[in-house]
Amino acid sequence: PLAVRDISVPVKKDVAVQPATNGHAKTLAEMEDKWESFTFSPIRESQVSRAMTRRYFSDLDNYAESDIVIVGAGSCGLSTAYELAKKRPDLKIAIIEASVSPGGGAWLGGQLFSAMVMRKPADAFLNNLGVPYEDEGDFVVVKHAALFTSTLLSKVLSFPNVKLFNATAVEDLITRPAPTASNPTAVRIAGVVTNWTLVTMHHDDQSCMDPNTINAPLVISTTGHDGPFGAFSVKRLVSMQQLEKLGGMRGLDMRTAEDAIVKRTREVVKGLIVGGMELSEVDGANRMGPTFGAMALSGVKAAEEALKVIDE
Ligand code: AHZ
Repeated sequence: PLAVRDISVPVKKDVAVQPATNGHAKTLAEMEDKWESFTFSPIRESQVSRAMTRRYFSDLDNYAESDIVIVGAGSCGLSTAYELAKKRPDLKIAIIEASVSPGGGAWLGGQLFSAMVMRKPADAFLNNLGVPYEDEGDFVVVKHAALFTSTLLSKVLSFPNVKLFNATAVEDLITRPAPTASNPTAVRIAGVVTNWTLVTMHHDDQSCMDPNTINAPLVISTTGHDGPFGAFSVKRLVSMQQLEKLGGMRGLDMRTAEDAIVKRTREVVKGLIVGGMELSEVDGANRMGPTFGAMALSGVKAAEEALKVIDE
């Protein structure tokens, strides 16, 4: 018989780094003027890796079954998440954002300008968030769109029942048969299929990079109007023959666009609510350009519709 050579490498346990006992400063004031003797608490590289990966993989495990998945963390998706998480701490909400930086188009107010315009009554949403603005009569102006987006984002991320998976794209929708008398091939949406965005972008030149999944009884899609990543879910509904065709976003008309988006925010097929500018592609609604009240209030309405579905 062949001699079996033991090639196993003895695994050294991580050397636990002792907690700092050398009189580290507890406040910034205690550090003042003592920079010559300054040191950080000790660390080992593996502790940093484990601090990140353990939490991420535990979140992946936990959110593989979610109550609600929000696709897209633009102004509408984040407003939806804020309303839902605030009202219902019992719901587990996963947000999937393709980009590294959540916020979508709401880091600037329009073109490369900083101020953000919101028509009344969307000032009510800003009041709830605690974002200051100047009142110009029929509309209000936040001094920088980034103040709105960063405040909203920080509040959403502070809720213990929300997990944001950024740099992650929704590649497909999970479906289950839900035939009706008028449509025997109807489906309901039962979750999302995800992948690292960098992987999603390389399906043409790399193989064997299968996706991951999240099951959820309700998906809220707010992926913006058509573009390299936009209008994702509604385009997929057309290709899987659950929507006959898209209406296609119409030209800019601030007067009609915002009312239409808020009013039409709804469950488009069973298990899938669509909000924000993605909806303009379904209904053929106009765009509004750089005025964000409809994104916030479409989020409020999407949350309201979601709770109706969840509590049904
Ligand atoms: O990265 C996208 C963005 O952050 C993300 N997204 C798109 N497809 C995705 C996918 N998986 C995961 N397959 C995806 N994430 O969705 C976010 C959409 O944000 P947005 O700011 O583009 O859309 P919104 O509807 O929240 O806000 C629209 C803002 C606009 S556009 C407009 C006009 O063109 O006239 N006017 C306003 C106010």
